[in-house]
Parts: sequence; structure tokens; C-alpha cells
Amino acid sequence: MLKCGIVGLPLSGKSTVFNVITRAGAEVKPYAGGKTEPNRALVSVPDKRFDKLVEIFKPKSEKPADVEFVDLAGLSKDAGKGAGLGNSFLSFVSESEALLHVVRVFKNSAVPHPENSINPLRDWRIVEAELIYRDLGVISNRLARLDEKLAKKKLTPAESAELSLLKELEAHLLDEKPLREFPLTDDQKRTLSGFAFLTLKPELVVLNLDDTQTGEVPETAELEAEMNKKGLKCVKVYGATEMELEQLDPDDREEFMKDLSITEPGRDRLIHEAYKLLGLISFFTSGTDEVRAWTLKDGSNAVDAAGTIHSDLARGFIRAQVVAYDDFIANNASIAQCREKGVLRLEGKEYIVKDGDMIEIRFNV
Ligand SMILES: Nc1nc2c(ncn2[C@@H]2O[C@H](COP(=O)(O)OP(=O)(O)OP(=O)(O)O)[C@@H](O)[C@H]2O)c(=O)[nH]1
Ligand SMILES: [Mg+2]
Repeated sequence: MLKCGIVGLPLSGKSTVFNVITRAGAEVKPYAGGKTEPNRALVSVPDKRFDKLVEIFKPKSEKPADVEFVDLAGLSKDAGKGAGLGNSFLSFVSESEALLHVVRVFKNSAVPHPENSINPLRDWRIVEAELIYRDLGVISNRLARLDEKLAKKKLTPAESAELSLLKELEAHLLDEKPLREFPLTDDQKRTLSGFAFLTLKPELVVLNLDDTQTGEVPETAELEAEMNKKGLKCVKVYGATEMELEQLDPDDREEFMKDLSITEPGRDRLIHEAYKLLGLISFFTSGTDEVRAWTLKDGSNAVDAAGTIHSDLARGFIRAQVVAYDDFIANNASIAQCREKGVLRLEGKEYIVKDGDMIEIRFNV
């Protein structure tokens, strides 16, 4: 299952954002320190299509796609060198497939700032530097091991290639550049996949604002321009306010959202952005027994989809019966009509699954 780790400086509002997303009610407090165990919660991916399918099929059970969010303790300066919670903390980050990087923009004088002023770009860079140090540490450990081996005997061709790649990456990181800015071939990506480098993980920058910071927010301009250059997406969230909104009933919530000119609740926005960030799509299996949404990497084929459901389905795969959700709805939610109209298709192994496909796997084991 997909896991997103929430990182950021102490007191930037990580637990608040975690609560916005998960409604888990994690502790939020105006002083740093104390708790070191991460908060974790599973979240169903909001999907109107899924809700509609449940309405149509009235299944005995329903299962939306879900994502796990992990809220970590604040990442202070020098964590990568072992200061503060240091490495134990960073190991939680490395198990995440994507990072939500919360940056404080809200002012609130009751909450101290570890750097004593509001400066989102500076704060983002401090955390980025920590992630870079951590990756450097991982590389130097591996290089030391390869060097040790080299002193005793010849390296295999694969090891030699890895050695020279890691040396290049080390130089790149020492230049204070994240690995996501290093051009890697697919082969090299495979070589590196086991290292769980933090600066290779897709990252979403979450700007945590006060509800007074609507419209143009001068404090965020510099950071947004820089992220734009780097190709990192920024999302604005009114952390404290949206956490409270999650506790209101839906009608009142709409009212408040209008006041803040937000169309989609922070929760849905963040989950959707995290999903997009990871290049994920959903496909559905549906019937009167169960309606279920499944998560798949964009570009996966029908056998991958089958394997997501069960390894037997991938092993014994014959064909996939596919209809796009929109076609299904346009044809009165009738499979018979979809078949007549030719929008119900039988697809083979190589078929690339599309977001919103409704799939039934034909298999034989
Ligand atoms: N005014 C305002 N206060 C906020 C906002 N987000 C968080 N806070 C306050 O800031 C304090 C810290 O919030 P947390 O969510 O606990 O921050 P954190 O990053 O999880 O903190 P640590 O886990 O200790 O590093 C709390 O008192 C929150 O109420 C916001 O958007 N606006
Ligand atoms: Mg916290």
C-alpha cells in the first residue's frame, strides 16, 4: 500500500495537516519535542466515481482505495548528522514512497518558530539540506563497503558501475543538490531503488497558511517561484482552520470554504495531489458482492492490474473485460448496453489500464 510521509521543521503544522487529511485527531501543540513515535492513519481516497458505483451496485461490501499517511516528529537542523532524533527518525521517512513537505507560513505568535521568523523558502531549504545529508550518509556507507571489497578483490562489472555512479551522485549531493535533479537512466534507477534515497522521492510542498492569508500571499512568492523552477508542486492549506472544518457538518463546511475561496476541502485536495504526484490511477472491480477501487501506477498493463487483485489472476490471466467508467454511466449503467454499443472491450495482456477503467479479469489456474 501507498505510504506518504509528512516532513517539515518542528512546529510547522505537520500534525495539523495530518489531522486535516486523516481526521485522526493527532496531538497538536504549540511547543516542540516529546513524542517521537510517528502518527499513522489510513485514508480512503475520495472518489465520486466509486461512490456512484456503490450506489448503483448496492454491494454487500465496498472498499475504496487507501493511502497511509505518516506524521513524523519535526526535522531539526543537523538531523542528517545524527542530531536530535537523527537517523531513527529518518528511517521512517525512507519507508514512505512520497513526501509531503509542510512549510510554515502562518504567523501565530503563540507558536515559536525554530528559526525565529517566517521565511518559507529558508525553511524549505533547511529541511532539503537535511534530506541531502541523509542521502550522503547512505552513499558514503555503501562506498566504504565497495572500497573495502575493491581492496581485496576485483569488483563485478555491476559493482564497478555502481561505484562510479555513486561517486557522481556523491559529488552532486555535496554540491547541495537533491538527487531528483540528477539525470538517471532507467538502468541506474533500478540500481538505486534499494537505497530509498530521500531526495529521489516525489515531494509535494504544502504551504500552511493562516485563514487571514488569502489572495496574494507575499510570504510565499519566493518559495513558489523557486519550486516552480524545480518542478515541485505547491499546495496551499489553511491548516488550523481546515482541521476545524473537518469537524463541522458538511453544510457549514461549504459556507466556510466559500469564505476562504476553496472549492475542494484540504483533505481531498491533498490526497488527490499526492495521488497525482505518484503517478497513480484507480481502476474498479464491481458487482453485487463487492465494489472496490484499486490503485495502480500509471502506465501499468492488464496483467499488473490482475496481479494487484490477486497473484492467481496474473498467473492465469486470459483476458480483461474492460469498460471505462464514463461509458458505463453514459450507457445507463448497463453492461448489456455497453456491449451493444461496443464500449465493452476484451483486452489482452499488453493493454495499458486507464484511470477509471472498470475491469473484470478472465483467468484460469
Ligand atoms: N494560526 C495557525 N496556527 C497553526 C496552524 N497550523 C498549526 N498551527 C499551530 O501550530 C502549533 C504546532 O502545530 P503542529 O501541527 O503540532 O505542528 P508540528 O509540525 O506537528 O509540530 P512538531 O510535531 O512538534 O514538530 C499548534 O499550536 C497549532 O495549533 C495554522 O495554519 N495557523
Ligand atoms: Mg507533530
